[in-house]
Amino acid sequence: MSHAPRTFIALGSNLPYRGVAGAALLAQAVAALKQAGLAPRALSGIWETAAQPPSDQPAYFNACAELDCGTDTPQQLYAALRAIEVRFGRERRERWGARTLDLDILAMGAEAGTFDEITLPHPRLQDRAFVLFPLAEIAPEWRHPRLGKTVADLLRELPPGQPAVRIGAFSGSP
Ligand code: PH2
Ligand code: MG
Ligand code: MG
Repeated sequence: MSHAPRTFIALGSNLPYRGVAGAALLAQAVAALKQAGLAPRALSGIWETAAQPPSDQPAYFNACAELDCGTDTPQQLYAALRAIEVRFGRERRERWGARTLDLDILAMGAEAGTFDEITLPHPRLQDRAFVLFPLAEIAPEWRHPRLGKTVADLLRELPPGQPAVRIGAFSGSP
């Protein structure tokens, strides 16, 4: 059992890229992570979720992964994830706009603070069903270093009203 700090990311997509969308696009993103030396050591199922805050955007496909990223700093991991987003045609037009692929760092061990453009843990993870449902599949007992609560606690405390449905596993995963 490794005692390296546990690193979690969230994957999200609600636009196709080159004719690929949804679960298939997220599966390609996982393949890209592996190619980049960031093989997931755990993968949630794929969840179909309503856009938050509610809007007329298409529904999202979301998942979470635990990564093996050794001694990467938050900045190094951010750069690696951003490079994959760009390969999937990611454009940044507006905050919370629809996107082909979003790869967000949720947490890296007990890191709590701001590292250039990212804040860890992700400042909104505790408010989001589209993060907590998949994260609870792979790390229900992981404790948020600032809030002192586990993912299972945060999910229990989440107010209702954010539709999220598990649509299946990544192929090759349980
Ligand atoms: N990502 C956002 C904003 N809203 N809503 C859902 N359901 N899923 C997302 O991945 C998502 C969102 C900003 O990154
Ligand atoms: Mg995001
Ligand atoms: Mg992002």
